[in-house]
Amino acid sequence: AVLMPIPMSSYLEQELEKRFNLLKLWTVPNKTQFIKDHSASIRAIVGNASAGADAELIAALPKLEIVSSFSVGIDKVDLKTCKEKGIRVTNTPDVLTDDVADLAIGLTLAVLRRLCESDRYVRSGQWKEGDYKLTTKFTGKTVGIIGLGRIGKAVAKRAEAFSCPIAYFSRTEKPDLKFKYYPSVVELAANCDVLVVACPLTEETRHIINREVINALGPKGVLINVGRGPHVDEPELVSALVEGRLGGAGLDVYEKEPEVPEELFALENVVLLPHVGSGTVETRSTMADLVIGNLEAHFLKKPLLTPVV
Ligand code: 8YV
Repeated sequence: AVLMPIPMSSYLEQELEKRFNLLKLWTVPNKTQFIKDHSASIRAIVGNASAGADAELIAALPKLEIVSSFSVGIDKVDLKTCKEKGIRVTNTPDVLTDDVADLAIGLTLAVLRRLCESDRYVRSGQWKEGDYKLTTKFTGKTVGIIGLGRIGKAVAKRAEAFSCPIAYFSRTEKPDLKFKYYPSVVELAANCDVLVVACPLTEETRHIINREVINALGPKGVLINVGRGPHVDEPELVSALVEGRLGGAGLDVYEKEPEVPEELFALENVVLLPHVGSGTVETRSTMADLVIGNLEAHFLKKPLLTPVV
């Protein structure tokens, strides 16, 4: 059987049901009892960015062989325990890169050009009362990127088309790239106008955006987060925005989704999205096919398509 802890895509559910005995954990009243009752048959988990496989769930499933995640980020999977127990882990890289990078640029334009605010201005009839205020130019601004992996590179490619100088921080300098490297996030933040978080969430990158980084980005700087909520010290971000120490923010992710700090709701220099970076019809169905492809490869004893562990 394949265990799905939470709903993530009706297409994925349908396709899984055609091939496997799919157990939908969210539909049962007593989850702990249900897992106990089915522990002898569950060989796979399909997780995502919100629900993966922690040590407790893995311990409850002695027959678990594979965790196939409907996400590129696998911070909700206990990789160490999986490695130790020989449990395979797969994710959905590449197929969502374009969408997430598109969204990072969209958020940047939305914050700088005040797209959401000016849409509200038109809808509320305020246009009749006078001209809309001026906004901030994006073309030519320096874009700093944290994490120059697949998504970070795709953001850089798009920002280059807006004539933006690119700078980045990552664990190691990438000498084959012509972008300016900063060995610290604070230095990167001090030297860019728009700072994009595009790295995986790990122990090292948790709260990589802290008070010092936010202050270095400054009252004209804009933070864009298409990574994970815990990359940012959220109370620090909120107080910086409320106090005007940071210019603006475009956020797709939050520390305790779906909770979003209500102080942000009143701020016009902030654009808030409900974790939709990969959320297009096209990409979500390709991600679902990849999740299934990995499960099928595993059970047919073929090489996994996108293995992490
Ligand atoms: C999804 C994501 O939002 O790929 C990731 O890491 O965060 C997303 O693509 C999510 O897993 C879809 O349910």
